[in-house]
Formats: sequence, structure tokens, C-alpha cells
Amino acid sequence: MEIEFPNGKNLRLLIGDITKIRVDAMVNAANSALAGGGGVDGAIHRAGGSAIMRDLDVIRQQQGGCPTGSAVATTAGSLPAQYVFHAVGPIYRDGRQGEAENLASCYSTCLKLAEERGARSVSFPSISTGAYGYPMEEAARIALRTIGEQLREQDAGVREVLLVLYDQGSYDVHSRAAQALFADRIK
Ligand code: AR6
Repeated sequence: MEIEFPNGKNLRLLIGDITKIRVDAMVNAANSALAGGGGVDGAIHRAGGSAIMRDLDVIRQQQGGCPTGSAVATTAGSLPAQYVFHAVGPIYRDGRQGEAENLASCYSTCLKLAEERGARSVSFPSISTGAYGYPMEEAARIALRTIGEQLREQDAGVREVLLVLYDQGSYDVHSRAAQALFADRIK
């Protein structure tokens, strides 16, 4: 599914493995220790190689980790990208611990990092919807709304955002949310 924004910018939803898709900046669903883990994080470190962890070691020494809702940038190692942005999504508890704000902040922070680094294409996984337990329908609305706001606002910079969903069920949830939010923009 493709959603068009002014000035030729677009948001694409697709099914796949994020590590296989070429972009300028690939977003990881990391943890605040920047320690690596399972899910997308495991796949990104496996496919990108040890250069990514070496960059994270330096960041850990400098700032001790990364707070929830924020992100840090590293090399992409041997991944088909220039950068990996390691975003720390919220662990979902009851929806009253600032989860929505923190999740939105992951997306907007990564798009700002992309802007700063001149990245024109950025891919995101569905942050927090695996090990961190965020209900996917709500997470999809937040992700899409935040990406849409940023694509409408930014004059230059990021041209294309890919939301890479791992399976058909995740894709269906996100495409329903996109239809509800962007009905008039879907190509
Ligand atoms: N490509 C695209 N999406 C994927 C891939 C992939 N290769 N693999 C999984 N997903 P998760 P979280 C989907 O658990 O919930 C890690 O251990 C998956 O189906 O990767 O933010 C970290 O180190 C799900 O919808 O991230 C943290 O400790 C989504 O990606 C913690 O898990 C996110 O699932 C972060 O948990």
C-alpha cells in the first residue's frame, strides 16, 4: 500500500524482513541498554555484523544507554543502508505510563535523525509490538499518525518512509489503520 503526501513524498506499507530492504536509514527496535536482543534487534545485529555493536559500545560509554522514546544512530555495517537508528520503544503496561507519547517520540526522533543526516529513505519496523507487548492496532495508529505528521511538515529531506511489517496479520492491521487515517491519500 502506498500513501502519497505533498511534494511527492510517500509512505509505503509492505510485508518483509526489514534487514533485506535497501534504504538510507533503517530503524531498529532496541532496548534502553542498547545491548542487542531478539526480534528485529537480533536480526539487525546478525545481518549487519559487529561494527554496529562497536558503535553502540562507544555510545554506551558516552551516555550510558538510550532513554525510552529516543534513538541513537550507528553505522549499518553490512546491511543495505547507511545508518541504523536504534529506537527504544516503551514496554507496554496499561497504557497510562506515557506509552503512546514514548512510541510517537520514537518515530519522530528517528525522522529528525534522518533529516539531520540527509537520509532520504527510512524504514521502520512496528516498534514495541513484539517483545514489548504494545497492542498492535493502537501502535499502528500512533506510528502512522506520527509519520504522516512529519511527512506533511518537512519541506525537504525524507522522501520515502517504509513501514515493514513482518507478516500478513501485521500488514492487515496497519493497512486498516492507514485506510482510516489517510483514505484520500491512498494510491
Ligand atoms: N523485519 C521486520 N519486522 C520484524 C522482524 C524483521 N526481521 N523481526 C520481527 N519483526 P520486537 P519490540 C516484528 O520484539 O516489541 C528485543 O529483544 C515483530 O513481528 O523485535 O520493540 C530488543 O532488544 C514485531 O511486530 O521489538 C528489545 O529488548 C515488531 O517487529 C525488545 O525486543 C517488533 O518486535 C524490543 O521489543
